[in-house]
Amino acid sequence: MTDKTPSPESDQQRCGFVSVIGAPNAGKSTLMNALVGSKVTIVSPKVQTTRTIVRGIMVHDNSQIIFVDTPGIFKAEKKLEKAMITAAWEGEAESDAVIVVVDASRKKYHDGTREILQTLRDANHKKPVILVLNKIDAIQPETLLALSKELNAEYAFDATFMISALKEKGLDDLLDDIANRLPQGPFHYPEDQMSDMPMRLLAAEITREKLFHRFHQELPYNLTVETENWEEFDNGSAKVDQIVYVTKDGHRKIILGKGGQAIKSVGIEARKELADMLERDIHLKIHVKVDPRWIDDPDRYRVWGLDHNA
Ligand SMILES: Nc1nc2c(ncn2[C@@H]2O[C@H](COP(=O)(O)OP(=O)(O)OP(=O)(O)O)[C@@H](O)[C@H]2O)c(=O)[nH]1
Ligand SMILES: [Mg+2]
Repeated sequence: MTDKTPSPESDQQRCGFVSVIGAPNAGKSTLMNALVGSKVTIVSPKVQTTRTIVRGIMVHDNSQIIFVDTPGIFKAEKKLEKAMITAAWEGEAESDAVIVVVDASRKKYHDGTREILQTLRDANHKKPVILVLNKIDAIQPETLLALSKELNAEYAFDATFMISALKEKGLDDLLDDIANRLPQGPFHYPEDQMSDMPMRLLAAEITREKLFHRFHQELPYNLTVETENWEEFDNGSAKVDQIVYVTKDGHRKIILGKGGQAIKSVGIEARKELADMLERDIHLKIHVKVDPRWIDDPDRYRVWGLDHNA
């Protein structure tokens, strides 16, 4: 027998859900994409990009890890925000282990982080909770150690990792650690599956990401994207119709841009990304519709699996 022969124990398959929680903009979605090795959830420089739980699946050694990306946690006021935070905690509740992501490049950690640690303390659960200090590419090492000490004094984390999700630094050690903490059991998904998001939702999310990148202030928070129609053709291509719902005509005008140029370039970017992802031709048509009630319409919440009464 050589040293390389796995012991019967390490031969056992493991499988489990690992929620990725944290304050808005901490880098949770960037981290999940980097760990899964593919873009499965959207990312933007703005807070509150992720609106519902998004699963990203990967196999590491003998473990299938199902990461659960969640909306950033903060003190919610609006209905949609409350539904997002409820979804985030549901993602946490369904997981076997928890990663708390903190943006270490901020001078002070976000109030959302404090709220999360308080809720985890109150829950007093037995599952592993791992602290991930992210964005170490953007800070001085001295401040990092002080932050790690401070957070570990606030919560008894099972492990702490210092990483850069963006530069993909420190991810291997984190993966090894998580994989070993998962319960033994068979894989839940086929080995090559990376996402369980329906194509219509994925397509809508890609367009929403482009809109989040392009438009600013309150506009991104007052829009939503839905895939209305998806038509498949024999030659493998698909025609996709989407609606961007906005609350005011002024926002509709901004999104359309002069002569429809703004929405056109959003459409080009979204179409390209979707076509690359699905490896097929996509014809994407985006309509912009004013509906001041969308933000309170249960149908809009249902497509993301959000609880309208949260
Ligand atoms: N410098 C640096 N920036 C990062 C890193 N990780 C993420 N970012 C940036 O941080 C911003 C937010 O990233 P997201 O992954 O969307 O953050 P999130 O926590 O998912 O945000 P919400 O979904 O809004 O809660 C983006 O501009 C990322 O490029 C990192 O390791 N270093
Ligand atoms: Mg996110």
